[in-house]
Amino acid sequence: MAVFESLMSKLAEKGALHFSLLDPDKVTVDKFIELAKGAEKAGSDALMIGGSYGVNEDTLDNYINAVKQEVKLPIILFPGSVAGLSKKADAVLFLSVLNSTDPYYIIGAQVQAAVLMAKHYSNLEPIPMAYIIIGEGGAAGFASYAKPIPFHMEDVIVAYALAAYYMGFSAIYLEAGSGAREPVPSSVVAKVKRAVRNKILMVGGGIRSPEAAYSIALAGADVIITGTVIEESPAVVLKDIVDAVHRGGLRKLSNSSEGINAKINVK
Ligand code: 1GP
Repeated sequence: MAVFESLMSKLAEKGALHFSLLDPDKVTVDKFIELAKGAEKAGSDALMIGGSYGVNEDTLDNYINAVKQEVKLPIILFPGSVAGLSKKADAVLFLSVLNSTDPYYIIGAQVQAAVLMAKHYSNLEPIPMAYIIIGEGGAAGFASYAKPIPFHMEDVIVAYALAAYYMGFSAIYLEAGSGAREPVPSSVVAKVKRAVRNKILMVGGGIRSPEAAYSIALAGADVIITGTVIEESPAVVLKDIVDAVHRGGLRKLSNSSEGINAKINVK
């Protein structure tokens, strides 16, 4: 089964998924394997491999080959540039930075990558994703010349998400920036999800606690991404965060089925 399709069926079951983001440029291959194994053990649903700087195909191939010997999770590339592709991965978030101020990050890099994909990476499943950088924005915002939308400008964030919806992206990623002091507020997640119900809403940046992960999942995020916490905290913290995402997802599913039942009873 294709990666996106199998994640969708997992999502229907769990209500929310957790993806672990690892950056090969920050750790040795041994550490990378250790972190990936920890993520799998904690119950994370996929590995995302990214990095704004310093990643090339050789590094990716080496790290992914090594990790595939030890870990069964799907491997999804989260490229910071055209150099972030690898034939060894299962899928790639084929992303456009919708609120970049530089057209290169909206469509230029994608045109280059599309030709490479068609010629050399036909095994790599593309997942069309709108990347919307908000709040602090972090390295991703800086590297892609984005104009991060402040959290309080909720209507502007929703407007970008709606644009992504009408343009037909499969997924929309609200990015607060790796290591952000504050994660995306639940109120923003809820407003965006109401506007783009049938799209996959991914949320990441600054999520460090089970409480934050739970409320973001409950507010409507379909996928919650954590990176920094995996590199910096003991595995037990990650397990608590993953459990909180899945608890939030199940609670959301039960809330929506109670809603449906209530409607049926009214009829
Ligand atoms: C960054 O959203 C991700 O692209 C993860 O952020 O490193 O803060 O978890 P953190």
